[in-house]
Amino acid sequence: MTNKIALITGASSGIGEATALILAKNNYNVIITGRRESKLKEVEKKISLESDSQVLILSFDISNQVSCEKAIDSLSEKWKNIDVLINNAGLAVGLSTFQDGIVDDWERMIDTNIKGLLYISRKVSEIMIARKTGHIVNIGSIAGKEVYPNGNIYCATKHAVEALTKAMRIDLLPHGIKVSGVCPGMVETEFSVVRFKGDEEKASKVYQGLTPLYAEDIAEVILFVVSRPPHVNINDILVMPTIQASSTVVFRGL
Ligand code: NDP
Ligand code: 8X3
Repeated sequence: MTNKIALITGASSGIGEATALILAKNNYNVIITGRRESKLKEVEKKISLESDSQVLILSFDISNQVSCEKAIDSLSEKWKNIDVLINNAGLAVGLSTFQDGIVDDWERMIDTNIKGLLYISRKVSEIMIARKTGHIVNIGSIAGKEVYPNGNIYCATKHAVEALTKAMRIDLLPHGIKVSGVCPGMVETEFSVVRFKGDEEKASKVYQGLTPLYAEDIAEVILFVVSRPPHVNINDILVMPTIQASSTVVFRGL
């Protein structure tokens, strides 16, 4: 049987990296994307050691529409037949009240989490529409279902992802394309280091005294979502660490 092809955005770390690895181990050839080519090369090496699947690196900034188009246009016929798109690239920048927010931080979140997802989805869905098959999985968040103090713009971008997951599902349905949402609670990745602009001490405090989710926990859920039979679609999954009851209720005593 020939391998399917999955394109995972933001595969240079965290949830995207773990997803690329688990999909490769389950007979997907994987296109891994992100801005940091050196990190993508490390992921490629790890995948090659742990699976027989093929890996292609596409290094580009997803918030730039021209770069997204060029990246997808650069694919050879063999790699163009993308069966699964995992829209994972995303970030939070800053954690402050709306009134104290930095406009450049807002723009980075909006440009990456919303516009980047749209640019790449539009381009890849053209290919899926022509092939009358495909599956798009958007990585949302508990922050797309609830808001929390100082989460403002990040929460707004993830609420937008939530709306786009529903809207894309409707628009792509006649073309035989599934659209799913996977929404995690707190996952320990590079997320908080990025949010706090490299302050590792501040980032590690987020996970102090609790057991968060790990990237592999979400990757396993994504594998489940993409491996359902053709007549089944998982519309939406909210996955929380046991110690987190909601956006704002986290129990550090267990
Ligand atoms: P990481 O910071 O570990 O990974 C984020 C990935 O996104 C990296 O591979 C990064 O690659 C990529 N990325 C960020 N900006 C861009 C850009 N402009 N162009 C291309 N790639 C980009 O965090 P996570 O793994 O935690 O985050 C993955 C997704 O999960 C995000 O959408 C996040 O919002 C979501 N999420 C995370 C949760 C958490 O608690 N960690 C909870 C719920 C959802 P590079 O830097 O190389 O460009
Ligand atoms: C990331 C989880 O709770 O920090 O989406 O917003 S949270």
